[in-house]
Parts: sequence; C-alpha cells; structure tokens
Amino acid sequence: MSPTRTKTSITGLLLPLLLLLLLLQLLAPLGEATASFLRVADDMDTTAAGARMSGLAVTDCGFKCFNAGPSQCRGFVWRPFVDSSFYDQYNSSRNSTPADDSAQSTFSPLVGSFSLGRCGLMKCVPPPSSLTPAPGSQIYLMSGTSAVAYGSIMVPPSYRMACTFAYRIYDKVQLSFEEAERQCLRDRARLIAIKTAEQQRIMTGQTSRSEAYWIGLDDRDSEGDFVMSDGTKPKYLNWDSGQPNNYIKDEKDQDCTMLYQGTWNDNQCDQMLRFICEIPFLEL
Ligand SMILES: [Ca+2]
Ligand SMILES: [Ca+2]
Repeated sequence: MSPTRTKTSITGLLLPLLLLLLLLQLLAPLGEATASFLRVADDMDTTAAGARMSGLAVTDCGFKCFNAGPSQCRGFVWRPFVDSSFYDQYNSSRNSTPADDSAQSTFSPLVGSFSLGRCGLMKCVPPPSSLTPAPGSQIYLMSGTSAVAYGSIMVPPSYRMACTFAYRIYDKVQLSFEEAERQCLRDRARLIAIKTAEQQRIMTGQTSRSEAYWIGLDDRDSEGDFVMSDGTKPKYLNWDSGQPNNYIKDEKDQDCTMLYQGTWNDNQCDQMLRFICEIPFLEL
C-alpha cells in the first residue's frame, strides 16, 4: 500500500500498547477479573448502555459487568461525577483531609480508580453513530483471551454493525482469496473469522444462497491444518458434508474457504469470488 501504511502500522502498534499499559495500571487493584476489560474510547457516551447505575467506581462497574457474564455484558460505559459532590465523595472515600487545589487541578478520570461515576452495562457494542461526546465518559469492552486494544472504534461507513463486530459483504466485486484479503486490510479489517453459530446465522441471512463468498479460513501453510484470519484454530466448524475435500483441479488443490449456501467448502484460492470483511470488537 502507500507509504503512509508504514507510518500507520507503527502508530497502530504503539497506541494499543500504551493504552494497554495505561489500562493495566488503572485496573491493577481489580486483579485478574479486571484485566479482561479494554478501554476503547474516551469522551464518548452511548444511548445503547442498558442497565444504569450511579455512584460506582470504574473498577466496581467492571466487576458488575464481569459478574453479569458475557451474555449480559460485553462492555460498559463509565462517566465520572465531576461536580462538587464528587470531591466530597472522593475526600470521604480517601478518609483524608479535604483535597487542596492542586489535587483538584490534577484530577483526571484516567487516574481516578477511586472516583465515583455513572455506570452503564452494554450487551452489544454500540454503532459509532450512536456515540455522542460526553466529557470524561469511557467505554470498556470485555476482552477474550487474546487481548487486542483499540484506541477508538474505527469503522468505515460502508460497514454494518452486528453485536460484537462490523462487517461488509463485498458482492459487487469478485476477487481471488489473496486479493480479497488485501481489500479487507485496506478497510483495516480482515476476511471474516466466523467463530460462532450466531455469526454464521447473520452471514447466512445477509448473503445470497446462489453465490459463494470467501471467508477467513485457509490451510495454505499446512494441508488440512486450517487457521482463521486471526491466526487461531477454528473451534466452531460449519463444513458442508464431505468438505473440506481438497479437490484437485488443474493440478491445484483447495486451500481457501468459501461460504456457500450456508455452509463452508474449501476451494482453489485463485477462484474469483465475492467475500466478507470483518472488523471485530471482541475476540470471541
Ligand atoms: Ca487444502
Ligand atoms: Ca472443496
């Protein structure tokens, strides 16, 4: 891609690392449970937050989400109180002398694991269009075992939102598997890694039954050893009966996977097909 890509990728590496370090510092008192939350955006509020509570520290809000479980809470929005009552609560919670001016002037929600605020639990990641600026609001997402930190939620307008990911079905253009991979990368996306029956159900409903679409699953490196576009081994499988069969045609075997009529089939990677890109918010 263009020279800006190098610049972007360096920033892309550093920013998540810094955010992660900051987050780990912030959530250190929470121990193991809290390490499973990643902050994705500052200064944003959402109307999508379900259960709302008031007067909770960000760490308590995290515990509420964690205890609710992933089916009830995928993330949470937390916004600190910033009026005078906040300082009263802050002072009493610290059981110390009243905060002096310097303490107030150096206050930042980023370091206020002791501060109280409003807490909203989210079942789904909200579409970015529903987010509105709200000073001090922070959005946290629950993370799976592979922690990926996002500086912010970046979704091209052409993408549609599902609960935990955004996707675009490219059905006006047909590309080889590798070209499709590159197109997804240009969107800062990847060929979709279908990891759950729910994701599969959405894709089956949104694609044409008479067409085939590349998805992010291949055994190009090692025959029969399929890996997903995020490098993980698939746990959820949806092969058509008799597939994958690595059928050899014109001396080429089948190492790339397509979604066809609701199930998966391996095909020659140089076939020109429609494809589906995905921007995951949570690694399932
Ligand atoms: Ca193969
Ligand atoms: Ca096949």
